[in-house]
Amino acid sequence: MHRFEGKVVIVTGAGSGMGEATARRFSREGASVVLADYDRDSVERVASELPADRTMVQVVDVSSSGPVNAMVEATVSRFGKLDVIVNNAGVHESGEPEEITDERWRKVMSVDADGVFFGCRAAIPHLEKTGGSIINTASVSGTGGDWGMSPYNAAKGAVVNLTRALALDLGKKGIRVNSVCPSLTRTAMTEDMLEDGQLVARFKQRIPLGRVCEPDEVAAVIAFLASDDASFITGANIPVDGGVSASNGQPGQG
Ligand code: NAD
Ligand code: ADP
Ligand code: HBR
Repeated sequence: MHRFEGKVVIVTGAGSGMGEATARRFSREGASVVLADYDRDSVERVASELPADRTMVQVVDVSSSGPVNAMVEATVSRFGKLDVIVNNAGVHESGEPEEITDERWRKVMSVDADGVFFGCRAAIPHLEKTGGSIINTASVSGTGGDWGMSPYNAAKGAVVNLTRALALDLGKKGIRVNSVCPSLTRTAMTEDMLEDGQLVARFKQRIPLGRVCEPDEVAAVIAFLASDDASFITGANIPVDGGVSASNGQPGQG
């Protein structure tokens, strides 16, 4: 499929995991892709495997608005417009609430919540011109609480409600705003969790499809939300969770 030929897409956090899978997916489907990440080596590695004439790297820390604004301006200057922004960069912190220092709280809120808002805001004038769309990477952790993840739950909850609020405000400009809400997915972020066999077994008990999500499965939903097939979807936080959110939380029988 070449659904995105002639389209210009920014993906943040494109150096690893879901962002990498998403950048590769849009590129395979014909888009010009701006791969943005804080980590230069990782994002340059991914970009080096994509067509040079329609790939650009931006080394940017999404937790500050200046660099995010510059990323969007550099995109429009090189490719002439912007059709899609995927605000995906994120970090994760876990621990009991008393262990969460001010610094750890600010790190998660500044990357996972501020970074998403800065990306959305910078893109608005350009997306208005193209009738484009925004996709944020939230999480099932934004639609309910987890044990020992309070800053992450707070930040992802902000992304879920920001997605709804911006859909209301931007509908009149013809801009759609949606998010994906993955459950445990095989990426660098969850490497430690996935090494703990007992923890993974407990996760699988709660996932009706009985397995961990792969980054490509999230990328596919992001691409759908950005495509014309999703032309009447806005303000939706789409679970990509193997059915985790179908449960009311009570235990299974087996
Ligand atoms: P990952 O660690 O593989 O990728 C995250 C990328 O974001 C990295 O390349 C990192 O360098 C980049 N990044 C981090 N902080 C940044 C910053 N300030 N500025 C720019 N780039 C920055 O992890 P992932 O699992 O692919 O995470 C992608 C998104 O998916 C995140 O928003 C994460 O919260 C979310 N998510 C992950 C899971 C999971 O189980 N892995 C589940 C639900 C949601
Ligand atoms: P986690 O605890 O989720 O594994 P890390 O602290 O290991 O997160 O960070 C993962 C990656 O996110 C790092 O390699 C770095 O590239 C990026 N990162 C972390 N904190 C920041 C930050 N404040 N600003 C920009 N990028 C950051
Ligand atoms: C565990 C999973 O929900 C995450 C890191 O978002």
